Amino acid sequence: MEHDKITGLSAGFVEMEDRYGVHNYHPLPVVLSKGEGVWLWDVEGRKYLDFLSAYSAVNQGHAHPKIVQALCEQASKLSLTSRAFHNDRLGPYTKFMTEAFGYDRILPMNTGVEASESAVKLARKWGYEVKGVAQNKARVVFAAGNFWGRSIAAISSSTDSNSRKSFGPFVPGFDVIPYNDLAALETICCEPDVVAFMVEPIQGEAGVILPDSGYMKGVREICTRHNVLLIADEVQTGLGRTGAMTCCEHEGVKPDLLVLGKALGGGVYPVSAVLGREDVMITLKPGQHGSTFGGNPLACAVAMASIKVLQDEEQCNNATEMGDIFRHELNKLRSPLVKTVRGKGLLNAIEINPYGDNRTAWDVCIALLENGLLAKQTHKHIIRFAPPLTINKEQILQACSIIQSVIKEEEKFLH
Ligand code: IF1
Repeated sequence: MEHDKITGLSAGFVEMEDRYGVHNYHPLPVVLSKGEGVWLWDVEGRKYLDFLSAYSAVNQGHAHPKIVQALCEQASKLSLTSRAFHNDRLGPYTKFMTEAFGYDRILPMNTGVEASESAVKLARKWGYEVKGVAQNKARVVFAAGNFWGRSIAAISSSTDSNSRKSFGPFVPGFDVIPYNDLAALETICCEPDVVAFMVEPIQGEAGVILPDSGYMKGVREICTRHNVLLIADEVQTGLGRTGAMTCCEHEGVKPDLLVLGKALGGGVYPVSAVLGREDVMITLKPGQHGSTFGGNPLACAVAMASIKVLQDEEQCNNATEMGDIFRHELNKLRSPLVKTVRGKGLLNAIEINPYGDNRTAWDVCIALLENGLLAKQTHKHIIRFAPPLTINKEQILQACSIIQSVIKEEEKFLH
């Protein structure tokens, strides 16, 4: 086990986690204790470039001073009231967000899965009360390879056996079609009970899968023509990650419901949201949906600071520029290990060819860790690279140099 690589102070932390925690993750053998910008430090004092950004929840960089300041100021004033009462942060937040993203209304939630599931609930409600689908007959369509969380509803649409095994029975009324397949979407949208299609503009967990150019434009046209809601799950692709505030913007597509999460909390607090058009959002009436923490003053203050940082520091443009450099540098790699390099903005991945005695992307991640770069594989042979959007040219070139030298070093395992 990799744990034999863990020594010193780290060993104690890992042993405690191992003994008292549920083993629902297989983390890399590193115990982190400090983060600043693109950098992380472990308890042994070693420094790393963060190329995961907590799965794109730290787009603005670790411990961003303006976000931490907003967190601390609001926390010391008023953090949680519940929605039983109004507070002086929610109103300004709802105005700020709907204007920033061009929607009529926002439903504030906390995690990505809550916001995604809220979008599905909104679509069903709109389907019954506006589109006129018979009660309990609404169908929501998803793409194979989707990932929108770990709830029973989320795994009910999953095509990943590991996420589903031994968690049944599953939520009915969910259909799955192939990703990046407009013909399949056209066919299923002809069904009168279909109320929505929820899709990631780039599939993150599936391995940074980019659809054909024009796919989202085609999805938009088909959904509009069939009066089916287009729900874009931008929990991972949104908020600058692909070089724009939403990935849909690259094709000039405006979803009917936009799901945001992760970096909306600026890496310091769980904040998510559904933004939507009036006739959908207004179907929710008092008592029909809610959340203890949804829309709390602290979340509102942090989320406004998080968005302002993305805007003021022009992090979308930086993501585009640094992402272009990253893919350009890695495409110089001529290695039998590297099958492909793909991505958009600073959401990138390398697909590894199986090599050596069953060595996988995990082994490459271990070698990257030993060379000062933290990244994590998704599935057996894909490594996602997603640094904070604050990364500069010197740091991205340093990262490329580490990745190139590790890949070259791993070639010694080739037969
Ligand atoms: C884990 C994956 C990434 C997401 C999209 C909704 C959610 C996620 C597109 C739910 C969450 C997280 C979950 C976390 C690891 C991470 C992940 F590997 F699981 F799939 F990023 F790719 N939509 N993704 O990516 O948001 O409820 O977690 O806030 O579960 O291991 P959440």
